[in-house]
Amino acid sequence: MSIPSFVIGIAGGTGAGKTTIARLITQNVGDSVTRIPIDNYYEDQSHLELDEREDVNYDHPSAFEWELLRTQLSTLLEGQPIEMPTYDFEIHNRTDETTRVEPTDVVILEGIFALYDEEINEMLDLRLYVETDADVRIIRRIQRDVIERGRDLEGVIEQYLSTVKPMHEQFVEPTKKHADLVVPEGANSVAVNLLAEKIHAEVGGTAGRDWERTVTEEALADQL
Ligand code: UZR
Ligand code: MG
Repeated sequence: MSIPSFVIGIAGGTGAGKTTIARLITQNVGDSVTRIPIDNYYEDQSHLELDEREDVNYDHPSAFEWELLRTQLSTLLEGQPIEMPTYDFEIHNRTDETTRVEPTDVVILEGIFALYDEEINEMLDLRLYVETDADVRIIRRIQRDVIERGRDLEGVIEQYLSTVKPMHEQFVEPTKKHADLVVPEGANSVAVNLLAEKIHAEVGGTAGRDWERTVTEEALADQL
């Protein structure tokens, strides 16, 4: 266990490539990086029926349990482990299981609202905003939700137009101003390489030279 020395926030719209970037960095750097997806901090909705849970606006900041995220992030930063909640997108609810997360040298906090909360922002050493065109993001969102999460196309499109898009414009996009760096396109391999090298330097390892530019194509298959 160690006290994290470098905490990165990765924000951006749905389908921008946040998770991909976070995953690629984590894979490349290894055990010294922990990934915290903010999706795991959606409020517990066990008190609601499934059809009520389907109607919740998940693109609004109020859908998240901010206090829990703040507390757990600061616990990690103090060098203590946390029991991270886990979330099931199919039933729109938190699951009964938690994941034990040990503090590591580098922590990556990733999600549409990674740069939204003032207290969280203060805990971050590097704030990234992944900026990807909305047409690319909706295509990826359709691929993920229809193919991987078994949703129907009409529902995904309806949800995108009624909530995802307006909430993005109102709440997500404005957080770009809190970013230190804006990364164009999720699987931008040059940016990912730079980040990996920076992290290697932070954790005292050697820079990751096994990283290929082809990462972009591979990552496209697994974009979200
Ligand atoms: P990313 N989301 C769901 O679709 N269902 C849920 O139960 C919880 C969240 C979606 C959410 C948001 N929106 O756009 C997206 N809706 O997950 C954020 N509607 O995750 O950044 O990985 O796309
Ligand atoms: Mg994601």
